[in-house]
Amino acid sequence: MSRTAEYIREVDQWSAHNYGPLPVVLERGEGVWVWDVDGRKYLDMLAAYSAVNQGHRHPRIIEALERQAGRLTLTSRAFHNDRMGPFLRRLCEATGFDRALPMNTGAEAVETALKAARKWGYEVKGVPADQAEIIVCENNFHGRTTTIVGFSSEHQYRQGFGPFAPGFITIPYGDTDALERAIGPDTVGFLVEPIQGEGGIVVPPDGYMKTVQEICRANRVLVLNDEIQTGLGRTGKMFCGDWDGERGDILIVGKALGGGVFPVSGILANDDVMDVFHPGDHGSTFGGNPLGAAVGEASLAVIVDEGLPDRSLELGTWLQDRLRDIESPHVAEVRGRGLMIGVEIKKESGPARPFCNALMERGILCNDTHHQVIRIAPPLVISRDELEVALDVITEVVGVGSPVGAA
Ligand code: PXG
Repeated sequence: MSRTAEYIREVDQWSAHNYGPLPVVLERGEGVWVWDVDGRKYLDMLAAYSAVNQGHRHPRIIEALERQAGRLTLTSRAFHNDRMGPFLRRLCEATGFDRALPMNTGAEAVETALKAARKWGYEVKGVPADQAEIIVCENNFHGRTTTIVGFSSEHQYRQGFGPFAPGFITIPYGDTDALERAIGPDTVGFLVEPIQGEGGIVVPPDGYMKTVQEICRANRVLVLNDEIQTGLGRTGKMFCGDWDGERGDILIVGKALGGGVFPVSGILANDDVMDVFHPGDHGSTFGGNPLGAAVGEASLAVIVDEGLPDRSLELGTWLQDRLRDIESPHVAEVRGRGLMIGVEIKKESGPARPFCNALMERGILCNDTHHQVIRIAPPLVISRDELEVALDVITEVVGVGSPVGAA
């Protein structure tokens, strides 16, 4: 039995069966490349759903991790540590907000934003107790906590996990008229992804976030901008909202903030919102820990110093054009911004998964989302030559004469 098969059998036996990964077992990574336990090399075109924008084991981030690991790793928030301040200062300067609240995972940061918006609603906007409403979008993905899956429109994410928290209203994505109609006197926030990632790389109409912000500002509703997947350079701007000149009232960040080595997330807001939090209102044992803070500071520095948003714009525009040029019996649409790209497979060609398997067999790792979409999101440090390698294989797999699908 190959080592790959042995590892997969072990995981099948000992792990909860809550995932169905591609049958590849990775043991090493460097930059845009990863190696499996049987010595095969792959180009990582998924980058852990944009958590590895800086590439695997970026030397500056690993150096920060190792240096900090040799000094101090965890204090809890019962005491101060000397890394959190410099990290949050840098995060605020990079995003333009007054204050940051550090957490660890994306879902925790989303929960933090929901709590901030509700408390702001009661204390600042004057919404009657327990009446606050938050508007969300159909086809959203914001994480897996019981509150968050409670307002998912995906049957499987909810099925068997109720009862769910009240106070959420769902509207169609990309529809600003629906947003205007849904807002009532007790609405405190609108939670939105500037491009829906898990929903299938759904790009809203041009100017969406700008109109969203205008409507919300006029109605005293906070925009909770979930940039966990789209942020930190992925879409060709520092934040995807920058395409429309808006970053929201609460900016939610995660994934690449940890540089692919450590879970680091958080929310950013100005004083009028962040001042609703007082000691004891909210927190996390690990949030703001010195190891994560050192990693977060280095991760941000790499994105800025290496100009990763510009790189994503240039290479992403190039790659999207080349993907659209592929003569293919299977591709319905190529969409995205920067290096956040979805290749939608036609229904009659079957699901996207067999195409991802064929890519994997040829040394290209990406995965499928929403059944029909191949998600392409390489580390932003990728070179044009490396993208050409991927493009040749993608052309072979989805183009005329493809080894997959009916045609
Ligand atoms: N918001 C957005 C927009 C996301 O894409 C989250 C929140 C939640 O982040 P955490 O760190 O709690 O997973 C995401 C996560 C998965 C999975 O395996 C999650 C994401 C993408 C792909 C797979 O649950 N995005």
